[in-house]
Amino acid sequence: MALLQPLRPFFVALCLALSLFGFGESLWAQETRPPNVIVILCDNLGYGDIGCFGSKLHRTPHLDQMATEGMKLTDLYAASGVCTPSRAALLTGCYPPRVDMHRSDTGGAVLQPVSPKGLSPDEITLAELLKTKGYATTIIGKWHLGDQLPFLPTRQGFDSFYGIPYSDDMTPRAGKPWPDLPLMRDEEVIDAPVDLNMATRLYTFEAIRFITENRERPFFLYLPQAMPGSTRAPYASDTFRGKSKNGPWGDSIEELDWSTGQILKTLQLLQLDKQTLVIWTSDNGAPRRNPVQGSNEPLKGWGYTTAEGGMRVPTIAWWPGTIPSGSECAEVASLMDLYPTIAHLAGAPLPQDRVIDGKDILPLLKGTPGAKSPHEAFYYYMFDQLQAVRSGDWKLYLPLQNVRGGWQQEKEAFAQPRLFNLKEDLQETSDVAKENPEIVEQMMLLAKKIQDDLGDDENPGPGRRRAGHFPEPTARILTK
Ligand SMILES: [Ca+2]
Repeated sequence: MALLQPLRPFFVALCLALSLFGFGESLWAQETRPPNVIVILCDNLGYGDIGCFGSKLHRTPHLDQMATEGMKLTDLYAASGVCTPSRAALLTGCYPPRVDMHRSDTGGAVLQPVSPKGLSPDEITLAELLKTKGYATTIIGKWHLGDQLPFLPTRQGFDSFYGIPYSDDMTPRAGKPWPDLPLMRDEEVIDAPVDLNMATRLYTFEAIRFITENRERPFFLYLPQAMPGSTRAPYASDTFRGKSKNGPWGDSIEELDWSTGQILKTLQLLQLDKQTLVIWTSDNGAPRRNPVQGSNEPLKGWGYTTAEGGMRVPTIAWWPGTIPSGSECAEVASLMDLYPTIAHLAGAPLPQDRVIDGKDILPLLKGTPGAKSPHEAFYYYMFDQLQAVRSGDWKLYLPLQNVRGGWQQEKEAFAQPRLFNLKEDLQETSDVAKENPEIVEQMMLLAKKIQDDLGDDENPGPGRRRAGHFPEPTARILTK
């Protein structure tokens, strides 16, 4: 059992940690203690990349088991097809244009190193919300919401940070002040360049340490894994490198599977499994690569776009005793929904001075009979351009002249409105816009609602807030 081999040193460490910390009196009475929350967010991992979502290529026994014990959410969307906006939406519960994180200061889709822009310190992140309820909070992994001091996780509600401040492919290059990729602890660089082969493994050990140390109080572990990530050759430790049937991409995914197994096993060992909600998902679909690496099957299209394959992410929710085992939810939901859902679980009131786009999906997670999507519509933004709308089973691609982002042949498809019934036609092969003019009209009205609020295509709407901006000349370059 080569896959189990790496477990041993780690369980020894866990037992040691337990004996060192002892089983002190819990500060929290069992019945009043709100649940722990773990959000595992992979990077660029596609809808069809894991076994329980259809992969025949990658071995993901722990994730498959997690789905057997929990719920598969088949129609859950990231709020963007790219990293930074998707993560901003998850942590604020808002569409990226609402929090002004839909594009970088340089006009690109994601923040680059030494960017003067970052998630506004005025936003109330999910971590900040949970701090009001006494949660221990940490982020282990990839941040990517600003690398300047006021934007770092430790200034945005996280007690601690261990990981990389932005993407794994943002390494030194000519003409840019980008340092060696830093590994950070809190606000300091502790290693550079970081050994990415060890990323998944080290993040896993850190996660287990955090869970163990905080087992007596409610905690929020945000674990944005760096893999499979943005490089052409994703990383894995020796135990997994060269072992999958799909090159480095597959190796990294099989290690992520191992990592998740370790975390769930830790919860069981500490008897925290019945009081911990674990969400496992990805920040966007697998990007187009030649030769092909990741898979978004059976969905159409690639990451970094508003195609189904770009924004629908494979999601598993696990909470033994609360989330029905072996269940499946096909209602429209979004990573933005985690914010109000987790706030509800923690008993933290939502901010009343601002709009939160996410909705509480606890009834969906609990498998409440007849529970429906709380979303009248879900909006697919690329940058600040509204490209598509989903409502119920329907997806309408809006007619666009000047398509932002995406690939050339996909841009050409936007010449006229296209309508698909995703229930009957998941692969979006037959455009039924002409046969259903009244549905197109209704969907255009839904589009107008958000256009009047958030704006569209460089015409900002009144509902937008501002990102944070740091005075560039004094920017800190993250070196050791
Ligand atoms: Ca990503």
